[in-house]
Amino acid sequence: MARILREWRPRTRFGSLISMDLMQAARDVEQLLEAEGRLIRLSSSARTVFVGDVHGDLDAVECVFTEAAPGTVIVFLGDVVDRGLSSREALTRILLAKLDRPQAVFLLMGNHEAWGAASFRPADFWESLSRKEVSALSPILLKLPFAAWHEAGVLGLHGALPDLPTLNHLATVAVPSPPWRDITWGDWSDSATSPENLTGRPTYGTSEFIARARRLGVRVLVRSHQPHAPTYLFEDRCLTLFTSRAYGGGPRRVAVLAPGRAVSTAHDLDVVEI
Ligand SMILES: [Mn+2]
Repeated sequence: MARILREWRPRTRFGSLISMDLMQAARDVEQLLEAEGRLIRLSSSARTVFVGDVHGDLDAVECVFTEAAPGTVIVFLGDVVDRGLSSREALTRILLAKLDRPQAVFLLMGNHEAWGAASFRPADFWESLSRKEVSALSPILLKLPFAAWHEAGVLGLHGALPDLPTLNHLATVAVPSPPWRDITWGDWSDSATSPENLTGRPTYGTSEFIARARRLGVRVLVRSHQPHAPTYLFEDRCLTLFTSRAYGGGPRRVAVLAPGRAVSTAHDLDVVEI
């Protein structure tokens, strides 16, 4: 690890992005992902920032790294690539930051990182890669964690809560599988405020949210994936963030969880525009 850090630290500066090698960064991060597993347990003593879909918005990534106070733990909720113009740079930047500060930077799996397991179109980033690059990168990104747990009762993941008996069962979820599809593709819909879902993506309402959250011991879910979902759903226990100017059209928002904060609803996290 020390060798990797010595090699990579000088290259994490913003000005050297063009020379960054995505494939090398991905290969270097693979061992870290294997060691960490599918469920990240976040430090409860650090300030935590959750970041929604970035979708190729490199400026959003730079903003997060620049504005986060030293010691902050940063959790990207997935969908870093596709849609925007700077997918390669945004992903490389996050992987290099992960190598630099493994305990402070986490990237969770979104459906766009999992393209190798369930491809779809349009996927401009993946379609811009050579076949060789796809076969090198996609197995590594399929090792990304599914979720990040904070003992205040907050779970971060990309889409919907999976139907599992306990949180620890995340370790056994296969890619692809129905629970994996809920995690990476799942939508939430409150029929009072959301249009009927016509996308064919797995979609769940209040009763599923309450039942799954109870089984998993989750008080508040922080997730992204749906740019037009209401920010707060299900008695303000489900917070949806989006953090891209490249896609979705809304404001870029992150959520900050202060250390020691007691959490009963998502309003106990500070939602900040960047
Ligand atoms: Mn998504």
